[in-house]
Amino acid sequence: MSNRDLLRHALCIGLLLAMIPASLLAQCANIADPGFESLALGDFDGVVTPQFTADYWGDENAAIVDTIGACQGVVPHSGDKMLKIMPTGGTISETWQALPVGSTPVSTLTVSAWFNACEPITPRGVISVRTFNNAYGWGSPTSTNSASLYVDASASTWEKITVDCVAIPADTQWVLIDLGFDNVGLGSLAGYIDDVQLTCNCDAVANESTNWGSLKAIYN
Ligand SMILES: [Ca+2]
Ligand SMILES: [Ca+2]
Repeated sequence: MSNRDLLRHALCIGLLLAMIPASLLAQCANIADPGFESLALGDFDGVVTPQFTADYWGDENAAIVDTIGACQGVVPHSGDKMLKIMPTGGTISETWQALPVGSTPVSTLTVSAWFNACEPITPRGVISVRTFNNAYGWGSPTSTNSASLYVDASASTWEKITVDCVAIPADTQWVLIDLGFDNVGLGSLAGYIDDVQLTCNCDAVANESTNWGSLKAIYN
């Protein structure tokens, strides 16, 4: 690539960043410990009752482990640690976190995470995203969106699940990110989750990406 081309690309990137309103991106709620590196797991029910409590993952039957605590050489997707989900007595074994959204309205969300499991099981991993219009709203979500897939039989690969740019009500005050594996697939073994990511107002980001295409056309 020539110096002239490099300059064109730098100009395009600068223009692109300048076109995305900072307020749209900065309002996104922050996930506490999205890579399961620094916090201890907390009380599952305490996340949602009597009111939503933020800043920690609450688990039904999980642990934060490194490679020593894993099976068949499963290694974290990134960092040194990951979430290990073990079966419960119900249909799905969950770990969740409640997040207060910022004062600026959030209209769309994307939530993703990486899933893996012990060999040879191929359990179904699930991400569910519920929204609420008040801190005592548990039991009355204003929207529910989910995505799932069956992980493959290789402990050396991670599979990504994404709740992809779903619309949420304008009056949303709390978002509950719910990660889990079906117990029937886990059997007596375990599934793993790492690197949870949240993007707010993803439609705005996507629209700006369209503008990126327009800019490229101008400069090419
Ligand atoms: Ca990690
Ligand atoms: Ca895998």
